[in-house]
Order: sequence, then C-alpha cells, then structure tokens
Amino acid sequence: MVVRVVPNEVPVGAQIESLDLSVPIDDASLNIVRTALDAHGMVYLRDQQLTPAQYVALGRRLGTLEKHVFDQFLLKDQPEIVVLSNIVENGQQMGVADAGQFWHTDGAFNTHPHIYSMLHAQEIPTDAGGEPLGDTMFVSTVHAFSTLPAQLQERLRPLRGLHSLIIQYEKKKTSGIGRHVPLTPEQKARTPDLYHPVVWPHPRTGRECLYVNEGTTFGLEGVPAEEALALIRQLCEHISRPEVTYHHKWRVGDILIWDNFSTQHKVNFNFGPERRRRMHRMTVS
Ligand SMILES: O=C(O)CCC(=O)C(=O)O
Ligand SMILES: [Fe+2]
Repeated sequence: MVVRVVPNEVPVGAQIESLDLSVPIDDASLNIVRTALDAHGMVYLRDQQLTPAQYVALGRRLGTLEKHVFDQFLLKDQPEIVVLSNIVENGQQMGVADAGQFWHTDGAFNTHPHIYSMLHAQEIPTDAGGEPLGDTMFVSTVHAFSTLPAQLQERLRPLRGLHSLIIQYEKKKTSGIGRHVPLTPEQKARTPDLYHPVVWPHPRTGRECLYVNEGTTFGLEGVPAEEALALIRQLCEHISRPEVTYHHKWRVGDILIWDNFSTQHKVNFNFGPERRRRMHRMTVS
C-alpha cells in the first residue's frame, strides 16, 4: 500500500494513510512524516496498535525524547511517556488532568522549546450517541502570521514575548477543569519565566511563526503591561479564528504528531470526570 498524505480543509493538519507504525519506520516513510509536518504542522494516523516500547522507538526516530516535568505521571517502564488522564483509581490520579485548556504551544517555558509533541489515544470519552468528546483543536501560527497586515508584521518582528509556566498554572488553578496538581518549588525552579521572539522563524522551514499564546504569554518586552496584554489578546483571537481551526475527533489508537512552532492547540473539555480519557504523550527535541 502506498502511504498517502491527505491535507485537512483548514490550513493546518493532514491525515497520513496506509502507514503501520507498529513496525520500525523506514527512512522513506519517516521522510514522508517529516515533510508532512513541515507542510501541515500536524499529522494524524488512525488505528495504530503499538506497545509503549514501540511508541518510544517511533519517537526516537523523530529526535531526542524528553522527560515531562511531572515526574509522578511518567510510565514506570517507559519514562519517556507521560500519561494525560482524568481517571482517578483507588483515590489516585492517573495522569495530568488539565493539560491543554488554553490555546498554547508546548515547551514555551523552555529556553529551547521541543519541536514535536505526540499523543497515542488509549481511552476516549464519547457521548450517549457514541460521538467522541474531548476534541483537540489545532491552528497554524504560520498562516496566522502571514494573514496579518504588513504594518503589524513589521511592528511584531523585533518584539519578544514573556512566557511563564508559573502564571499559567495559577490561571489553571481557578479554571475548575479536572484536578489541578500544583507545581512543587523544585519544578518551579526548573521552569523560570523567559523571553521568546514574537515572530520565530521555524527551525526547519524558516517560515515565520507567530509565537504568542493565550496559555503562557503574559507580556511583551519594552511594551507597557496594559498595551502588551491588549495586543496579545488581539493576536490570540486572530490565531484561533474558528474558520481556520481543525477539530480532531479522537478514536482509540490514533497517533497525533504536531509541531510546536507552526501550530497551537487546545482541548475541548466537554466531558466530565465520569467519562474516561487517557493519552500517552511524548515530546521530541
Ligand atoms: O490532551 C490533549 O489532547 C492535548 C493536551 C496537551 O495540550 C498536550 O498534550 O500538550
Ligand atoms: Fe499542549
């Protein structure tokens, strides 16, 4: 079977068909995946039956795997995988329950954000009619920048944005989604506030990505706080316009890979704690 890349109708994302990721990926197929990621920012593959070890082996083919700051939710035998889940068993939370409630890009609180994140769907909540709940939504930051007025593009190019994991976690505390796990002082120390370019040339393609997000950007260097927050809000609204947003309808076995420079994502938390959702997540630098 020939591997096919089928782009979404919106300017982000593509489905990759006829590629079985449970067998070690060959160079030609790996190249198709990388090229599709460069072109579309995120890719998804359906019906992938992989053990955690096979999943880790796949991730290693894309780059170096990182360990999540939440050590308590790493898989014991495969610490490259962090569990995202709303499930509580024997009074114990099984994974990070509130990841993705704001539009964001992963790793913005790292000096060198990792390029790819990956999810492998283990359990997906559905409504009474069997329709999946908890869509993950994606937008393109390349498309967002390229559709801004030229004058605004010029103004943004020299700016740097202030990103803070700590402020993001304070925001999450009050949002009421899932069970919020506070950062320990040591985890906070590992992720201090930092600046990133507002317009970030993509490390692989060189395309300009609008690197400002609702989740972690709380200021602009040299711009008065109120003006900066208003501009950030305006840019975030532009980035996440409904007509350019892809909604991923999850199925168990889906593998999603996304690029954290050229896209942003957010989860639709339209499912309660009584409906189980569980993902295996990895990050690739
Ligand atoms: O649970 C999801 O669908 C995505 C959560 C998220 O933001 C992430 O894994 O980076
Ligand atoms: Fe995320």
